[in-house]
Amino acid sequence: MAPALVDTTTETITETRPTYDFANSGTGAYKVAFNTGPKAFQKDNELQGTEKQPPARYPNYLPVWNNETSVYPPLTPFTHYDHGKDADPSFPNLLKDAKVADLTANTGAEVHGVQLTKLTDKGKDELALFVAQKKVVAFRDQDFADLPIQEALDFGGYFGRHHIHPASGAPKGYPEVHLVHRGAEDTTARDFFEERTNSITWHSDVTYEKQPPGTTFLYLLDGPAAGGDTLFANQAAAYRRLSPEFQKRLHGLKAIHSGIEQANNSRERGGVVRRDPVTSIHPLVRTHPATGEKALFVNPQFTRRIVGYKKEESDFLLNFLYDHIAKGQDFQARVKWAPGTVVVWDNRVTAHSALLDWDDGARRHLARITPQAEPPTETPFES
Ligand SMILES: O=C(O)CCC(=O)C(=O)O
Ligand SMILES: [Fe+2]
Repeated sequence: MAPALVDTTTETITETRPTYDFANSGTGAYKVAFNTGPKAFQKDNELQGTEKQPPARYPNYLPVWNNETSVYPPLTPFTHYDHGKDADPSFPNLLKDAKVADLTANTGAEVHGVQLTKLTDKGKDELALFVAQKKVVAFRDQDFADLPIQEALDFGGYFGRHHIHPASGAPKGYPEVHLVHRGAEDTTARDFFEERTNSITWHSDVTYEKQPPGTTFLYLLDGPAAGGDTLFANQAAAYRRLSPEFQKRLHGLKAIHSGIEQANNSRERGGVVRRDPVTSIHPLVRTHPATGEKALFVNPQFTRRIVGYKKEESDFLLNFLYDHIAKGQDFQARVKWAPGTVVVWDNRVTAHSALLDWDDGARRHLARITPQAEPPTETPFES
């Protein structure tokens, strides 16, 4: 019997459709373009390379999704101490041999001549403050990637309790390391652009947690020869750019941040959900504990609703803020990766976005160490 027309249609669609319904995922949905999961992972391409791409330079950092045998309990509160408060603001330990070049007039710096893992505790205190002030700093020629993974984690642990990501792949035995991994000859980016016009996904990391991260480290393991830069927005400058009247209006408002969509997305992709997803309520404007600076603290990946506002009112205000942040090239910086680069940013006062702009099948592989910080707090409006 000839197959029914409907079957034929279904077959054709199944063959040509991407693995995720990019066309229908809604505004504010989790960043599907970047959530490569176990289904897209091709172990042979990573370990052996492909015709065009070499094997992974750091196979010890390849992702696994089965580090754990069971689901983790909810995160418990802890007292975070921000070491940036103890820093000498002239940075004698951090910058004595450094060459520092600002990335832009108001955001970001690039540093040569410092080996982060050799810093004393005083140097680390200064690092926390320096990054809070600059918002994002690219440290070149670092030894992070070549160290045993535990040593990199021990370094990062100075800055706060390690966050274990609820959904991402991690190196075997090290669930505290969050991996960004797009394998050799991966096609999910091509699939994404079949349905979407750009890949920009501004966010601050895991803001649905009660104590989202502060000083955060991301280091390159493998990357395309050109492309795959990371964008950063200075959320303190974004706040200051607003009129005093508007700033005043934002103070006192709180928003709900949700990890639910990210968890659902991971499940849909055959990935893990290590903890039951949570939501948290945070102030729209938060104050940095070491610098006292105020910064916008909303992002389209995880912020869902302003408490007490009706949906349309909340969307109206949040969309204005997202637009303000996304269009603020005059308070943003763009970091270009190179082998040995460690980028350190302060998630309390920045937003960032990856971008998918290379399509030659090159692998992109980075590791993130994500110390959690204090629960976001707000201090009163000052004119
Ligand atoms: O891949 C990137 O450039 C950034 C990824 C990211 O958002 C993160 O590591 O927090
Ligand atoms: Fe991120």
